Amino acid sequence: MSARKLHLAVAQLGPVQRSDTRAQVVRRLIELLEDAHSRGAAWVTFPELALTTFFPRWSLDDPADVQAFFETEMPGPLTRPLFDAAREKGIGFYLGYAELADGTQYNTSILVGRDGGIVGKYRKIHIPGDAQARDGAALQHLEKKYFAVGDLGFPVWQTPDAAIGMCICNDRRWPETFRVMGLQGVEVVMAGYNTPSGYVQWDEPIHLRMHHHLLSLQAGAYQNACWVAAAAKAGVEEGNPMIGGSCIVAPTGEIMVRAFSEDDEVINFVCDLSVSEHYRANIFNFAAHRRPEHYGMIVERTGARPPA
Ligand code: CDV
Repeated sequence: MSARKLHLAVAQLGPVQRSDTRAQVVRRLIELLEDAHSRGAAWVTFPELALTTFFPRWSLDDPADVQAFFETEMPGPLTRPLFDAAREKGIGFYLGYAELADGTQYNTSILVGRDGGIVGKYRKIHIPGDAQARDGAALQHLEKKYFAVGDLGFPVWQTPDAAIGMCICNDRRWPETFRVMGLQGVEVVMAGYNTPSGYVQWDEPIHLRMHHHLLSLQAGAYQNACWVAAAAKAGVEEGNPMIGGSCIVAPTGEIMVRAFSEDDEVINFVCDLSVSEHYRANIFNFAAHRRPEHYGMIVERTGARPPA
């Protein structure tokens, strides 16, 4: 196996407050992109909904309030400087944002190549939370109110550097997300996330938020022999704490580098893509060992049913 080196960076964002303008956030993203480039990275992953505060924490009913969080074009006048910076530096990126397309709202990410052109788009499929606010709840998580289920599947794009796929936040907790990309030979999965430190639906010890986040990424990377680059929007946003823990995970399932802070921070690692080959030829040789004839329930059933 000869080494195939790809230098990846992850740009964690600290909190974005509602009063922060797009221009201010894009400026921060450009500074992070320049930092990643100065370290020698070829690609950088930004978070989910990176351009705004995590607005699904609020139940907003005025359409003007909601639309203020959505992009109708990408790049638009305010985001174009990020694309220009990427092209100038020759660095590709993943960016999460709220997308309004033909009247439908999606939680979206795009993959932008090192020439500044859009390579691909993904729309979040596993949408967590509620469609309606919970009465009297101190915390809300209303992604189902604001976002339709993504309609683009889990594609993988063969870029000149690697086969790259994308997912968004809650998607990372579902093995199906990684497996569908694994079956397309994905080499790098990029993921952005906003994970609140407190959940609406259940009361869990706080330390488990980070544990489950890392567990999911490490399992996804190992079981599909791919690298994972995951970027948080972290810190206290509008009074609500969100976990950090941005990291780059190897196909061994090991975390190679992890963010220290809950603020704007770049982490980077020179990944050897050939590490995947060992796993793909042996323990996770899908063609040799998978038994799809026994996996039918995975696509036939949604909820669990007890045995008859
Ligand atoms: N933005 C998210 O998808 N957040 C979810 C929370 C609500 C569980 C997550 O999986 O981190």
